[in-house]
Amino acid sequence: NMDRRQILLQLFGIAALLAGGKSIYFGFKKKKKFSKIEPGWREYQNKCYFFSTDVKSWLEANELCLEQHSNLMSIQDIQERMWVRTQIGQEIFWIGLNDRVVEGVWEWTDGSPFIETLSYPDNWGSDPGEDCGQVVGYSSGHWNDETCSAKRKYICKHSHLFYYLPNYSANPAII
Ligand SMILES: [Ca+2]
Ligand SMILES: [Ca+2]
Repeated sequence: NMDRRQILLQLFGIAALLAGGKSIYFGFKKKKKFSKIEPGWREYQNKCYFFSTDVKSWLEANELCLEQHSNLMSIQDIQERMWVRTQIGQEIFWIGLNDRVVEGVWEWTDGSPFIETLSYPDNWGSDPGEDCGQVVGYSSGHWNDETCSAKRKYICKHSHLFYYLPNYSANPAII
């Protein structure tokens, strides 16, 4: 009887230890959850960027960004243009640039103005031609356009760094 009780006590002790460890683990997880941006997203100048590891058509990539409350990346100034170049190595990533509405009229999917001095796609070919924009790592991050059905990695951008903080209230105006 005594032995059984001791065994039970020991088991209880082990269980308590495990439970304690678990709560420490969850405490850590909780802390991670409330860091500034979602895991997998990168921060640059108060914006969040997601660099995919899988390849999608431009339209699929656009949908996936929208599902994450973001848009395909727009590039608005020389700093952002140079920064993205440092992030993509030699690879190609879809961005939000496109001339799908009016041929030769470039737009960003997030409604930002197109600043042509930063870079300019060659808009090669016609019917169906090239309507969807990408950044090309091996070409110094220059913008190119390609057939929209091509499968490429893609970059989503969210303009509000704290968007993913469900309980963040220090500055609710920016959410
Ligand atoms: Ca075009
Ligand atoms: Ca092109």
